[in-house]
Amino acid sequence: MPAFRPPIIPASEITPKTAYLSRRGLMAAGAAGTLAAFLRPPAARAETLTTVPSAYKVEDKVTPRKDVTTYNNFYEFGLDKADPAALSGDFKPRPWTVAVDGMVAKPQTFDIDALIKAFPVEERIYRMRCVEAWSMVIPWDGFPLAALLDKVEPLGSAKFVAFETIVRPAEMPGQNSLFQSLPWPYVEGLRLDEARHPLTLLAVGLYGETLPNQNGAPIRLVVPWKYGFKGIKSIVRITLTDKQPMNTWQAANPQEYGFYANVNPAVDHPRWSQATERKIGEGGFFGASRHPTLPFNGYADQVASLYSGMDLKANF
Ligand SMILES: Nc1nc2c(c(=O)[nH]1)N[C@H]1C(S)=C(S)[C@@H](COP(=O)(O)O)O[C@H]1N2
Ligand SMILES: [Mo]
Repeated sequence: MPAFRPPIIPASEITPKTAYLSRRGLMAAGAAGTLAAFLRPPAARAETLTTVPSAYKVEDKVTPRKDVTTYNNFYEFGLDKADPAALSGDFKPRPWTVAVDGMVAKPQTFDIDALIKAFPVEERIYRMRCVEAWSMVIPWDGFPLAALLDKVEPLGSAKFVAFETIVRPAEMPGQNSLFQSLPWPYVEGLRLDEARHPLTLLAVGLYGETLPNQNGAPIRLVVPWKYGFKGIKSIVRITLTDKQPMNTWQAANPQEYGFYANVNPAVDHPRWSQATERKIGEGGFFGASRHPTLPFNGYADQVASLYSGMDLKANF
């Protein structure tokens, strides 16, 4: 996905000292034998979440936790898939607040732990399809974005929801690089009806524990019928607006990435096919076989009506 590759910064220059001193990191290195595992500090504040079951699950085999937490896109921590797990040990997801403002009757700033207590946290097993043509099946823990929006009472004039990731270059080496991979903060947006759709989740955990830093701690968006880049991580602000928000990947490369980004096997990326996908964590020595990608990532029955009458080829 990156338009260019910045020079490789030796990890020893940016990895926190705690990572080297971590016994758990050393033990993991012994087991996994990878450099990334050696560099990875203990997960920050992994806590068990109290969750309620939900009807939202898919038949597909769930991706192993190890793959969900070590194969990541989170450019604030670097461009390689192993970077976020290896380089996010200094990131502090507490204390944390999320401001919800803009066209709402009751703008509010929520403390993350108060938020987690305010709503029942549900387990939801969703497919995730990255625009790079790989996929996972992830057991998220979270609550519907609609529940949070209800608290702030969107005005009738609000038509879209804009999201913003934290900017913290001292803790996020990718924001601290001389070679800017993307403009910060990472931003995203949804139409209000998409944001209110029951599938749209604010995730605060996965596999029954608080979100690891590399997956977007302490709170990130999950929109399972859209390409993964819509799932903005480490959110600090949610703003209701009447204008379609710009999103980071569209701003970076409007030829290749749009606002809607609905998973669509019929619309190829300019540089590769979107007809099939590679399932992370699957496949042995000869690698994983390709699987057909489904319209709206398999959620067409629930969401296709949101786009009736829309030209899905033009609105990619
Ligand atoms: N702030 C921020 N959010 C982000 C990204 C990012 O680089 N920065 N990458 C996106 C992309 S491209 C994908 S595929 C998913 C990956 O989520 P995961 O690492 O939890 O699987 O996060 C999305 N959210
Ligand atoms: Mo992605």
